[in-house]
Amino acid sequence: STYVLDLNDKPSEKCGVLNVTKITENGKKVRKNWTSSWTVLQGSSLLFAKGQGGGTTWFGSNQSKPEFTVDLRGASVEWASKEKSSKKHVIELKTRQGTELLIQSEIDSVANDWYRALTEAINTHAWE
Ligand code: I3S
Repeated sequence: STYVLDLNDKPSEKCGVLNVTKITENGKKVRKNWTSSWTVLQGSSLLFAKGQGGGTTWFGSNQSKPEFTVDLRGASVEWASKEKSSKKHVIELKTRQGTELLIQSEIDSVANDWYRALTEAINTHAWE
């Protein structure tokens, strides 16, 4: 197989629609609430806005702020175990602040791209 390196692909700036839920907040377990969310990776920040119509407008139009922002500095990602979720392609993201999120896409390649981009962003900003 051939791997083609795309020089225009900047993993530190990426956006798309993902399914997201918090599972832990400030070290405390919270109830899952899966929502479709417009997700933006920008440097060491991961931003979530509500999905479903208009999800893409907030960023360009500056009309509404992200619903939730995650600081990736000192965070970690791994593929979630089956105990964490019955869904496929689930990424588990743990922040230094003690928030744990599950991030999922039904599309294998989409989940893989986000896994790679998040890992790269975390590595890039690890020592800030
Ligand atoms: O880890 P859990 O509790 O099995 O997570 C499931 C629940 O959150 C469920 O909602 P209820 O609070 O009504 O039971 C969700 O509908 C499921 O999607 C959650 O599990 P998955 O395996 O999809 O992450």
